[in-house]
Amino acid sequence: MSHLVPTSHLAAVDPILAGLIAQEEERQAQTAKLIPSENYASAAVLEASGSVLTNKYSEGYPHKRYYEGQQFVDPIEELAINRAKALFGADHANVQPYSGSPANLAMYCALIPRDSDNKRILGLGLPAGGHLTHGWKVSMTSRFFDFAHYGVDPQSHRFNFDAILAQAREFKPALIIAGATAYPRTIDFAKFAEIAEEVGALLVADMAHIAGLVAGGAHPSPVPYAAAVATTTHKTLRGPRGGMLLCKSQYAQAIDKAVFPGLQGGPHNHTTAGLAVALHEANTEDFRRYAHQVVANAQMLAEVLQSEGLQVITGGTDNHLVLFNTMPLGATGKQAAKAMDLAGLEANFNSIPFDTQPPMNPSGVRVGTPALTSRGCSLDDMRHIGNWIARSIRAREDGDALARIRSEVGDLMAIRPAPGVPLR
Ligand code: DSN
Repeated sequence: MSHLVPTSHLAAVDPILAGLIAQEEERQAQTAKLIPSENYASAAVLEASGSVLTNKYSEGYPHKRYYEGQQFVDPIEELAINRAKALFGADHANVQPYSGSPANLAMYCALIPRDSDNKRILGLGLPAGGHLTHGWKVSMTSRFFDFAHYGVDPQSHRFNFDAILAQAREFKPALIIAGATAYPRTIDFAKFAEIAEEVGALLVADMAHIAGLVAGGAHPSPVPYAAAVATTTHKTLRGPRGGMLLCKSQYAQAIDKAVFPGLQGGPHNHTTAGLAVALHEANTEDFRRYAHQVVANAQMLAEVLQSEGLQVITGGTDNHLVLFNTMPLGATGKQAAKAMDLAGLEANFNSIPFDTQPPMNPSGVRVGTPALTSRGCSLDDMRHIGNWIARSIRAREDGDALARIRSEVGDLMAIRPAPGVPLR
């Protein structure tokens, strides 16, 4: 078996681990990755992320470090910063957050001064597609700030800006968060900015899911409208696992201080290098085509799922994901996701808006097209994927039928190799 990142040393030192990684490589090569927050980093990103940069401590920022030996780390971090600023048109970028959750917390800490009387933040609730770190009560973010949550309209399942404005007027937040993990429609950042201005709040955005679409021009950017924008780097953006913050220049110092020394120690330089590569790759015509194809593929998938009798939330999608109610086919989201997994279709069960089922066994499944589009999947492929999803949910009690679908999925994956996962 050929490996993308050489593993001969690993196999000699730790054959057990090497074997597990090889099996995961094989699993990734053979299954259809439909989890909308996942993707395949390129071979170049994997090489940079697995480099000797992991050996270096660099607390501080370029040219202001607490350790010597930064001759090459400084220009690497500057490269990532400058590429991020150029790609997203941001005044300032901080590429050190370890991932999206710490990036969000740093953003709140930076923009709400410690001695402020107003520690109120308004964000999208988890059941309507928000993230844990948008102040859900089990998240540490809720310990330091006073959160309220908006939802989606009970009929359309889309944002109701009149309702959000009314809630913001009453709650008087210091910050309003625009961003989601399971919202299939365009986020109107301009509208959120109007509401924030009207109530004297700052707008912040969490664009983790859509960063690659924003970079590729397939979704409006929050950068012109938000004081600060947090993101992960490994979803649609297709970089290494990590986080990043962009902001207007007047918040740059506060953002940097909140990340280091506020919340973190040394940056993960190997990840910074991987991010620099991903930002370079994202600033190309190929990537812009990719971002638009992600959306087209998701729209095709939504159409097929709907025609198969599944209830697509909001009736379709404008972005990379489709959220659908599996109950019309008699299965809970968990039953459906388990059946799909047995059929080689990897997704996650998910609550749908106003779900009456519990979160661990909700009514929906969330699927996305970023990873399959990275493999070169076409609209026609998405028709097959949609059919296989519906077939596997219907055949959830029939092991042989699920195995047959798995084999068909495997045949398609064999001719659509994943970047970063070699064919053998
Ligand atoms: N875990 C991510 C997702 O799947 O949406 C959010 O952080």
